[in-house]
Amino acid sequence: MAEVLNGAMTAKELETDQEVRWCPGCGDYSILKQVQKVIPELGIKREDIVFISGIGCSSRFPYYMNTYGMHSIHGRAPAVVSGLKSTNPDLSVWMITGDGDSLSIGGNHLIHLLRRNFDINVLLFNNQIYGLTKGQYSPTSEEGKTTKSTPMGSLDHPFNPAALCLGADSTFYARTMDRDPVHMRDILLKASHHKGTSMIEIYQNCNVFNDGAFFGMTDKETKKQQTLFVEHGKPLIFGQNNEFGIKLDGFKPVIVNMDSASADDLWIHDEKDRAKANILARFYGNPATEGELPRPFGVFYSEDRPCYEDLLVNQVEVAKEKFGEGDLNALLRGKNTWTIG
Ligand SMILES: Cc1ncc(C[n+]2csc(CCOP(=O)(O)OP(=O)(O)O)c2C)c(N)n1
Ligand code: SF4
Repeated sequence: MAEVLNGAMTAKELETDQEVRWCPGCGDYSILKQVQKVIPELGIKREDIVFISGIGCSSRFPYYMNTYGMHSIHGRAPAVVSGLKSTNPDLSVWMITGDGDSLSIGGNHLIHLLRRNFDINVLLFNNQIYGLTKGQYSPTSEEGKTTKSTPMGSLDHPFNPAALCLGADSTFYARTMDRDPVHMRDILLKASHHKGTSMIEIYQNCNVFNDGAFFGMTDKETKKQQTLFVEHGKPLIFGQNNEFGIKLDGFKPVIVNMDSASADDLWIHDEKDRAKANILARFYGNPATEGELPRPFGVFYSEDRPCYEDLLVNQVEVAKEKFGEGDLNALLRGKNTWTIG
């Protein structure tokens, strides 16, 4: 565990002297602000905190956090955080990535990071576009997306990050949005208390290249109708005046009117239930085939499983007890060498 701080650190002290170079109005600002507010509440010493990113607009994040950090290479932040946690398990490590960075070039690295379950927090800024490279479609862009690189519409079927993460046996997955700072703060705190890889997908508006991608879910007029905020132990209820609920008919989610149903009939959210988390992950995509299900936000799934770094430290200790300290030089110059030619 990273050392806990006695004197409080403020959000202001986490700001840097770097000029923030995101476009005015970009959703990234709201995420930065909430992270800067939440970190001091964790009571961890600044020098024990590290922010690691890949490449993209979102990946400029470490410049703006007055902690240790690294703006690494495209899609490879998982390799850097894995190395960090393997050699210094006490650090509080935060990985910042975009949908293009982690689901396209870094897709392979991400799934292995998730299944290994290092104790880190991953913030996936999903704006359904490549922002930094000026608006090409990304792995989460919807089918038919018209961009400069897809003038007649994208033919790609999009990734569903929730389904991908659960499929990779992630031990924590939550979804939140840039336009709901109170919810985001709550999710950041929950994720930071989870021991294991916490994946937080944040719907983030790129107001320059994909403005309004999540408009229905973030706008005051439509938000209550189009979103479902799930909380452990609470029934699934949504709507302008909480007039709708969701129950399960076998494995199929069905919307019921609360005039004719009671909360007891409804699906009660259980964040320990992987099967139900998988169903929630599928409240996504095409209303024509899936019905008008609202988009869920909150902690879908949280599971306790040993972290890779703890297993590794333990294994090294066992090896030392069994075989002694070891000698790297002797190992490299050992008998298993060949002379060529
Ligand atoms: C190896 C490599 N391939 C491609 C690029 C170009 N590139 C830089 S950022 C980026 C996409 C970033 O998109 P996303 O992760 O969604 O981040 P955003 O900018 O939207 O925050 C691409 C393709 C690169 N820099 N390096
Ligand atoms: S291009 Fe989009 S994601 Fe990048 S800084 Fe501008 S608004 Fe934000």
